Amino acid sequence: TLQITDLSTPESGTGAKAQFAEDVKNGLGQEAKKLSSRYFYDGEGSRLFQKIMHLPEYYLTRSEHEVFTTQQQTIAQKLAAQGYFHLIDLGAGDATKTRILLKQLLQQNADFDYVPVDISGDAITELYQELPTELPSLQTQAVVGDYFNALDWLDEHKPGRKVLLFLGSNIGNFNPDERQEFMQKVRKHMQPGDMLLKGMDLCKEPETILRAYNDAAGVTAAFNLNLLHRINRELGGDFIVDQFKHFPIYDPQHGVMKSFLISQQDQQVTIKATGQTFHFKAWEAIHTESSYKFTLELAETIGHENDFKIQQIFQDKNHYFADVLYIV
Ligand code: AVI
Repeated sequence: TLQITDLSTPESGTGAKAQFAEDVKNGLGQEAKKLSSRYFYDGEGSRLFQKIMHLPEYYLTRSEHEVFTTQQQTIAQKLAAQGYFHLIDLGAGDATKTRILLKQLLQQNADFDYVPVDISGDAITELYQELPTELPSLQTQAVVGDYFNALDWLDEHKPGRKVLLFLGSNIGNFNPDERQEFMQKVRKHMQPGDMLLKGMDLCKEPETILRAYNDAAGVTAAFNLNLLHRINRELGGDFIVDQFKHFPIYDPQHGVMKSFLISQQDQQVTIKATGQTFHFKAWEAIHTESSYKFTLELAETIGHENDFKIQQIFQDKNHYFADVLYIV
């Protein structure tokens, strides 16, 4: 059976747009300009991110896929060992990696239901169309909405053991403060016996990392620049997008990949929804994304600081990527 719970409210459309305008206004008003990577994912941005995941340079998806295909039996056994659970997939998207695990869990006759959570109603609708034919015996309770609204809803309506999935190095897009806040909020929803399986991209040869965010086909550049197109479309901006360029750098001391959009000339941009005109000096940068990379020690520290223990770490053979199983 499959059910969908929609926790997005009718006003969340207009509220979301006002929030976007507010964030753009604040970010571009700073001395060091910035825009949040949260806004990458409109329809076009999500389509470009799907393309990124298939690029030869973007090793993250392939490495995590390898972890799931080679170690699915062990992973599934660990998750199911303590009996009935909700498998809660935070940011499920198209659930490509999760499907491997779902098949394995069904094969092992694990006692669970699947709870994909995504802010995008479209992603959930697609899953809704595919899962019943692909995995007819799967019990699914999908939730459209914010991660923590979904967890509140589950606590109230469907108590029971939780196994949380946070795959694909999404954790890497939080800065250390946001990451800490996320871990604390997740921890508050967890009881002894609950688990968190978290995808983390690992520190490695800097060139390999840099290439993953600067692909030869220019898809990542288009993904980054789409943020300006989105501001034009949704907030009435007049960015001449060609006058900006994608510029990624890797900082090996802090283990962070940073992406910027660089203004190639002195220019003004007016954004109607913010009621403001912003000035860009020639070669001025807007910081648009950070993708943090981790060491296994850091994975342990992050767990420890937030009252989690590591039960097991699953890695691909190159040790490019880790799926870390935390227990409380
Ligand atoms: C979604 N997130 C984990 C991706 C990353 O690697 O930080 C987004 C991305 N940005 C550029 N390429 C992919």
